[in-house]
Amino acid sequence: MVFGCHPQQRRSAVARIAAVSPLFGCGCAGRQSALDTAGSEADATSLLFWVLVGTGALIWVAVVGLLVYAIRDRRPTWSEDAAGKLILWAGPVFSSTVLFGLLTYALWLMPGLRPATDGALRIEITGSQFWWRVVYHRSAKPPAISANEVRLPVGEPVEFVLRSDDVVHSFWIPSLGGKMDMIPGRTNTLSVLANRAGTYRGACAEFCGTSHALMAFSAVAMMPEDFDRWLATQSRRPASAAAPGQDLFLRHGCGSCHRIDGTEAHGSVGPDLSHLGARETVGAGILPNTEEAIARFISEPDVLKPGTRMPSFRMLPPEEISAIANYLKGLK
Ligand code: HEC
Ligand SMILES: [Cu+2]
Repeated sequence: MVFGCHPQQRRSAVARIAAVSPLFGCGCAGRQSALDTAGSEADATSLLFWVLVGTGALIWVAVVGLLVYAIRDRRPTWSEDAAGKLILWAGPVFSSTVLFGLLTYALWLMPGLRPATDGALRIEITGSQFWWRVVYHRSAKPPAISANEVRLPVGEPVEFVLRSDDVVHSFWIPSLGGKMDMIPGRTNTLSVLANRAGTYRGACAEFCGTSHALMAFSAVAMMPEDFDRWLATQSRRPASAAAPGQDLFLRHGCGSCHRIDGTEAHGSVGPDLSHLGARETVGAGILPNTEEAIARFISEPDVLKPGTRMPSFRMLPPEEISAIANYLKGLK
């Protein structure tokens, strides 16, 4: 249609294609893109992607060129011998050489995706419908427990130890590294080395139930000094004055599912809330971390996240929910 029409129509069609073409590129940038990389593993996979796309494009151009040549070539007949040779070389020989070359290249990249060396920071992540349990292990230091956010130092290899509490989930921070399944009863590992500080977005990449698309997290790559300072705050008890919200939190039984360091709340069914106030998001990446968002999550988690294991507390008086939210937001 584009090529068979009046020149003016043709120009406007070209203009329209030119107008929408940036849309094809806009999926490639941003904080959740495997092509806008900030980690060495992601660099390797995005280079592989471009090599595969580039090779495919070259072959496509060559095939179209040969097709045009064949249409124009007025040679009356090909000898059987010449035709057989062409089919042999351009068919099985060429295809298997190219595919073997690309396969070798892809396999050669794999050592970079293997577990990191000993002594690296280990971050244990457990997928749960529909949130992430996060535990930081560093040699000679007590583990620090967190949830729904991952922080890592720039320039240091990190080994993620991945598990699942219920169904199969998949852990993926596209800007930083590869994707790895979290399988019940199995432990998988994934190495990542961040090389640019920033906040990226990770997500569950395997359908795991109704709210699968609402199971995300922030991944914050920090300069090593900042990371050490931050990790030290995570290992400390949250500094909070005895707020009225704390009393309500314990009285309404939230502590049977949630842990808050330094209180009687020791539950482990839901995310650790010891430092909730310092996280970027609430509800595994679905809401910005504000007091209002926390209050909303407490009152109607079933609306925000269908199928969630967190019961709703909309029967509580709004002032009690606000007091609890105020207390939780203050936990830093
Ligand atoms: C039966 C267990 C259970 C009880 C009781 C419970 N929660 Fe939860 N809570 C959960 C689970 C599970 C999640 C994770 C939900 C999700 O993201 O799918 C959660 C998530 C949350 C979050 C979001 C945490 C984050 O990391 O963003 C907050 C805040 C919260 N609960 C507060 C409360 C408060 C306050 C109470 C008491 C009024 C309470 N919960 C009672 C299980 C529970
Ligand atoms: Cu999931």
